[in-house]
Amino acid sequence: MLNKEIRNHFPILDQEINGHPLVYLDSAATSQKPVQVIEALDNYYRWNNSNVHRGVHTLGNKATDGYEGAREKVRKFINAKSTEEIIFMRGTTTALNTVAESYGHANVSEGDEIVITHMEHHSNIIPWQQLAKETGAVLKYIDLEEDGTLSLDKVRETITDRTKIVSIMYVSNVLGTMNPIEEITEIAHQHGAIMCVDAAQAAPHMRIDVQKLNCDFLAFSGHKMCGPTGIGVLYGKKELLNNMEPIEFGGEMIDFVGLYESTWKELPWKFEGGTPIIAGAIGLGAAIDYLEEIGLDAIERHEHDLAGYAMDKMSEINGLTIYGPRDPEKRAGLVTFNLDDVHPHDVATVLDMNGIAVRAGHHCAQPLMKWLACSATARASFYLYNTTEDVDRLVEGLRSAKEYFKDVN
Ligand code: 7TS
Repeated sequence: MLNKEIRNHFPILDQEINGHPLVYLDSAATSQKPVQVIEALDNYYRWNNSNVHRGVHTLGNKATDGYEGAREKVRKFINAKSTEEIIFMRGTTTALNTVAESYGHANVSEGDEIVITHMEHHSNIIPWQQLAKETGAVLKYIDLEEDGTLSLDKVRETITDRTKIVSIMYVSNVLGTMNPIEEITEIAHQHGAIMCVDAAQAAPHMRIDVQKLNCDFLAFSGHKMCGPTGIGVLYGKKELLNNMEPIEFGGEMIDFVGLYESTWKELPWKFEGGTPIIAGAIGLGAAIDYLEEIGLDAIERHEHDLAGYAMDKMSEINGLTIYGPRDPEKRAGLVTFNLDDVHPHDVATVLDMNGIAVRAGHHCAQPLMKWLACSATARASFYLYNTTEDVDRLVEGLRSAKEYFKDVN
């Protein structure tokens, strides 16, 4: 387990909610921010704020260095070959929509197939539904195994020579399942399809190596990995991005503008229309420095241990159903559950009365809820600042919720 001192890096955690010390178990929705990131944002706005890439004055150069320096940090973080392959955008949702809109429209036609799974977040479903509708392509789903994992046999059965795009999440935000992306990428490539990875729940928690995965696109959000909201990353292989058209025109992405024709800048800027997300990128760079200092391997280990501890303790509560793989080694640091037939919103409300923040609802994964045959669930998600004491408080809170609703049901 990581040192408990880490908690002190996160000022927000040092407060009481409803008369109890805060236990924050909703990091899969958005993580808290360490003082190192808060100070990087403060420092940028206090001392270096300026627009970038205009190259005439000193502040502009400082802002540009900060922004482009962050791009290099991201490149290293996911082991991309070049900063040309790192595009800053608003988040995972925008990145996936960009791939569907730009790559999809140029490469998918009637009768082609797009392959996703039943466990995807809405942000990795709807862009493909729209693309399928607009092009006449067929959207196909890989079935899940009973424990909420993917079998490579089913992957092989679903992907065919008509498949043009496979888009799958690295880690499930509901089941915690970690998917075999490297193997699926290989199968996709054997059929001439490209592989797009939704890494929103992977980037904060484990080492990502895009060259090892050999995926074609990969998307993630800064706000789930200690960075600010409003910044995310689209990684794409250079040869694919070079052949793609931007979807936003104007501002920073422009090279030359004539009355009737214009040209774009080179990669990565051709996909960054308007004034870029300068402070966001700098904040993300600080978040990456912070995570690297602690170590992604140590963070991943810590979360596995916490999830294992939580599953053991929670299994002792009668009437509590846990979803997803039972083996903590096969899942990331989150536990999704239901308690008897109490609505998860009610469970979350009682936990909140005890100062414990968990998520309740469909977690933007309605097709998965249908597959699980429930309308909603509650979810406790862990990050580097959580401790076994947090889990103990959760278990205690669940026991009091059970007691509270005993007479109601
Ligand atoms: N993909 C996955 C796997 C996610 O978990 C999320 C957000 C997204 C995409 C979208 O990311 P965004 O930054 O563009 O919003 N997931 C959640 C969640 O589980 N609870 O709140 C947001």
